[in-house]
Amino acid sequence: MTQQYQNFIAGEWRPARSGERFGRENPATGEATGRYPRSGPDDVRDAVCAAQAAAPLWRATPAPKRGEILFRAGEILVREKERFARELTEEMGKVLAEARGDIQEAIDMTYYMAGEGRRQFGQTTPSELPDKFAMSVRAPVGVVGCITPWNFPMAIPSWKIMPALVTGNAVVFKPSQYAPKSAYNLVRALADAGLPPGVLNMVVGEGAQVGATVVEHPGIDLISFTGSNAVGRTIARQCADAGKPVSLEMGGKNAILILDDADLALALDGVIWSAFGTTGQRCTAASRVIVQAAVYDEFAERLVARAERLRLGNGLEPTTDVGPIVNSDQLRKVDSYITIGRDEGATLACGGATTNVGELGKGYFFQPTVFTDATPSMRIAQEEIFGPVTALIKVGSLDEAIEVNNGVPYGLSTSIYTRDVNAAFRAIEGITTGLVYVNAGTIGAEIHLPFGGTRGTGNGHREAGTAALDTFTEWKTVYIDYSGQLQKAQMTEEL
Ligand code: UN1
Repeated sequence: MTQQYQNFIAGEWRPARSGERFGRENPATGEATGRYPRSGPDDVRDAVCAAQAAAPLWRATPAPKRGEILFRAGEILVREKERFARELTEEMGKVLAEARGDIQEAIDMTYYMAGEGRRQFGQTTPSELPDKFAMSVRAPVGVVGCITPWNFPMAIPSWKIMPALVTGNAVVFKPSQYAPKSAYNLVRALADAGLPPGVLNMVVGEGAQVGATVVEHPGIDLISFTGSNAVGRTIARQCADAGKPVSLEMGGKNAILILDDADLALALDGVIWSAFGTTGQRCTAASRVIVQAAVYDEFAERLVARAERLRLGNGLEPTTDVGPIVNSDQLRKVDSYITIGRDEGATLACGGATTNVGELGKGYFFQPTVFTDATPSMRIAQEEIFGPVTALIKVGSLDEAIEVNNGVPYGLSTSIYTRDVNAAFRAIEGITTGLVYVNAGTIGAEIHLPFGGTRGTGNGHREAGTAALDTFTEWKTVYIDYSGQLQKAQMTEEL
């Protein structure tokens, strides 16, 4: 029998109030992976009530104690890593080695934020007045709504939930309906680690039902969202109307720049990994390769040869390089870009089709695809595809490469391959994305540095690192006057 999962509200595992459920299937095999509550607005309201009730006590809990609970959750994730990784592969398709990486990223974030229990540094600074003390401290925002995608179903929730918790917020968490088991595993680890009831609540369901209520509910003080640009912009508008702060991560159209002097074998490894790792379903995926003219033909030929050799399959098989696409809607979307690219005049150099050979017929598989002769303004070179498709663009110079790189509506990640240190530094200076890699691909950000991007990728916030603390706290500035008399700032000469 398919296992049934519940919401987590006020420390209890509960079905949706409506009693309705939905099933999720393995995108590689079509086998059932679990049944989940199809929650509605009432369930969100219950979760917000529970979070509001728990928030004062959690806020009053010393931050190092909050950190200790996170640390214990990290220990559970370490212990269960292998099982959680397999379940993650089964529910969303990425290959097992990458699923382990997803869990590891959550472990890293959990330990890192556990340490923040004893940091969360503010500032102490001299006052302009005598006998007066000045400092700033971080305060929690209140109840935080976290809305997360399916592509990093344990890592991304951890980027939001761990910093929110350690800084003293209560959380209402709405995971993607395409990967709720990983969300369950993460929440369960925190519950088993001793998180008090109501501090973290999870409501599973669809965006239109659950996500919209999380965004609109007046009891939620802040929204942190990762997902598509279209949904993110709608959320931003709703939050603006409600006067609610919102932190958005909304994808990318990332490029790898390859200069004439690059180590081509290294660049090739970087492109294969960044374009086709996670089946291209990363917001950091390289869906453009901007190549200087002298090495363009050779690089294109070598890339196509490598892409054609990649083995599609079930992510649990050790022989699989590229797993399935997460669901049929995404598969159709990826497929639609093949026609778009051809109609625009790009050359389909390899891939470009779904594949149904043998066992692959049971899942949502799409061939690793390379377009050559793409130009910067084509839709395949401008729009996020979120699948195993990359487009090669020929350029004459470093300056042109930087201009093409920056000329898209997103600004998440860029990589440059060159052996010329001057060119590398000029690129770092000129590139306007939030992440820049030199001689490494566009994917693989580490959790203790800021993560996020410019333009349509975000709205000025960063996740991870100490930047995450800025999202989930308010600064409180404190002045203590011990002079025993009225002192007037900016008017000391009148003292
Ligand atoms: C995402 O695709 O939304 O840098 C996140 C990376 C990973 C995170 C990706 N550490 O590719």
